[in-house]
Amino acid sequence: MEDNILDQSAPMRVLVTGGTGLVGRAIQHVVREERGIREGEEWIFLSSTDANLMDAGETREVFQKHQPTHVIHLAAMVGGLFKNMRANLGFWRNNIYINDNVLQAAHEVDAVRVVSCLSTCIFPDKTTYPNDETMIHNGPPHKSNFGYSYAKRMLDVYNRAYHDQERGRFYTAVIPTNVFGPHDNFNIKDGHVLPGLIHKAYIARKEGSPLVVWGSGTPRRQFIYSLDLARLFLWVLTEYKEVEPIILSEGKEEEVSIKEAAEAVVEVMRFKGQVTYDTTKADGQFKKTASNAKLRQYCPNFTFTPFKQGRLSSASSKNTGATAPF
Ligand code: NAP
Ligand code: GFB
Repeated sequence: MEDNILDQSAPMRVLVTGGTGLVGRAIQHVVREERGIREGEEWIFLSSTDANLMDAGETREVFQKHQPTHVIHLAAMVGGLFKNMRANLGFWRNNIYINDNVLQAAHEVDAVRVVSCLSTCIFPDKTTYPNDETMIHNGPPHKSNFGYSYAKRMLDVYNRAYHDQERGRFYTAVIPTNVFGPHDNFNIKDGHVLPGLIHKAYIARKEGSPLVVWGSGTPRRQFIYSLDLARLFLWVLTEYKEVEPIILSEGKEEEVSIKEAAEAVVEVMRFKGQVTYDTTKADGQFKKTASNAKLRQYCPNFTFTPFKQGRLSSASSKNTGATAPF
């Protein structure tokens, strides 16, 4: 099965919502630079300027215009721990609007495929580890991001409901761990831990100030490099036939502590200054260890980019300013 990772045989008109973000840009790269766009195929990568997907009319209009056969649904209000803690209501409402509009618009244009994007942070806070795909709805998520988590969980409910229709849609979802890579959101206030630490190390190196890591550094995370996620997304698009979601992640043994992640950023940014931990800042979820056993059943030989190499390219995109200005 893994031989089909980048091989989509049937001609497709693929609409990628959220096509200009971290994950969307990775899919653009893999489609254009690795897989290539095949004869009779079309790939459309949407940004919020093409349509505000929180608006049902604009969403329907952009879907009617492009008449996609396949949809990769990435568009969402996204952020790290601290943005989630500040805006649970916004994460809930905005993502519910976007998801309801996109799934219904896809259904109305008869799209044969929609692959949406959940996250390993939506699993129950009280759980046994590792989390697997059957456990999503087994209890309330962590309080820091319950708005985002519940909105994401509803995508699984949408997929089941559209499958329940007389026309039995095969809409599904992937569940990545924390994603990092080029074109990440390096905003220190709103972004995720790796781009935040890369940006802070960049400033600390320039100003000769300490690098301040937030929290205790003890929480644990699994990371997936955006280009690996993109390659797996393309496999899911045409080869994964279940409505049930699938976790896309390295093995649980690849989990690292925030402290180890910070040390890796220090190394790749060649930061020589002092590193301090601000324990007045929240730690968020201690861990959200996910199992990739189901992925390994389908793709036993898929090779993930080593964390160090992926980190390098993420950091270098920061150094060369190849990402959004901040
Ligand atoms: P991102 O870099 O913040 O990009 C978000 C994308 O969604 C952008 O293209 C943005 O368009 C678009 N968007 C946001 N609001 C919109 C709206 N109202 N109407 C239309 N488009 C809108 O996010 P990302 O990290 O690539 O995340 C992509 C998907 O992966 C999301 O569903 C996210 O929940 C999921 N995910 C991310 C992570 C992670 O660590 N980053 C982990 C697990 C899952 P503009 O560029 O025009 O703003
Ligand atoms: O990526 P992150 O912000 O979100 O990681 P989560 C937060 C962890 O990194 C906490 C520590 O333990 C923070 O204390 N940390 C240390 C930092 N320094 C920094 C820093 O400079 N910036 C940030 N952001 N954190 C999110 C969910 O959880 O995971 C979202 O809230 C989403 O909904 C995302 O699903 C993938 O991994 O904690």
